[in-house]
Amino acid sequence: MSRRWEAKGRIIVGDDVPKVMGIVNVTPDSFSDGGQWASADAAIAHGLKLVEEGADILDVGGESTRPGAAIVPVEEELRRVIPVVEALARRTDAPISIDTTKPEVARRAIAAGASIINDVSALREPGMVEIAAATGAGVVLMHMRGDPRTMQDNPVYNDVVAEVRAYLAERVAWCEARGVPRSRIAVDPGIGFGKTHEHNLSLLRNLDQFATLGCVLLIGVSRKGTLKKITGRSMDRRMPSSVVCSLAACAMGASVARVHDVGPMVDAIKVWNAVRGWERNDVQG
Ligand code: 7PJ
Repeated sequence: MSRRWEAKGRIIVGDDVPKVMGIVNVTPDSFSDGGQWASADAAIAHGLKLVEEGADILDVGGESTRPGAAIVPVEEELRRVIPVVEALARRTDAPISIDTTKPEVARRAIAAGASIINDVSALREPGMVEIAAATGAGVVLMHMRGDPRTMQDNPVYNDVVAEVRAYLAERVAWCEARGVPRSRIAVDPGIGFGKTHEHNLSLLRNLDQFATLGCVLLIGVSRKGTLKKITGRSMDRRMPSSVVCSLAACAMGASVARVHDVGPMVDAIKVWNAVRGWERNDVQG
């Protein structure tokens, strides 16, 4: 099992302590002319706050991939994310990932200081893998069935774990053949992307099977609908279930947890490390 993940010559995951990827959504404020800058400033401030809370990576995204979300044109996505990536790269040391499926957005974000491409379509867009190969960026290859507009329309699998695993194995080999080595690749089964609640649970229950792909495993469950199925909680009350589910995923082999609530996730990992005797001397108090 590989616990190493590199991006632009930097080690992102180099030991067994799980890393926290903080989510920075750049959502437009369409109500005023200053909206574009207001939303960029809010996203920058949010990213800086997540770093203070202990985020190891910042994941900047300007295209909603939620089920049924509208497609964002490339110019609009660039306008949202590039100023945010630029400012965060200047003002923090945390590696920045760009959550996009568009090669032009990835290229410009890397030029602006991002070092990881987090692509829910696993570099399927023509031109994307060449950008990853040429820039030395790290990549996240996520499994998605269909596309965000249609993916939740009755997804069917014979064996969800085997099929998602086979897909990721194929994408890893495909990337390697095009100049992105395994050490730069993280894989992600894509919780909620073309999966029923039962599919999500099967994947979480069998995360150990993804470890044998030889790549770092990343998991994103934060505030997702599958947690509502378990707890009945609305979106704004899913922090505890998000942290617990992310920590359970780490206990089962995930090395990176993609979360909204960075502070609570950092605490959870600290407590887990203390319990298993991995205390660091950077603990407060
Ligand atoms: C994920 C993501 C995920 C990766 C989103 C949301 C939807 N990228 N981007 N994994 N989810 N790698 O946060 O609810 O699970 S957007």
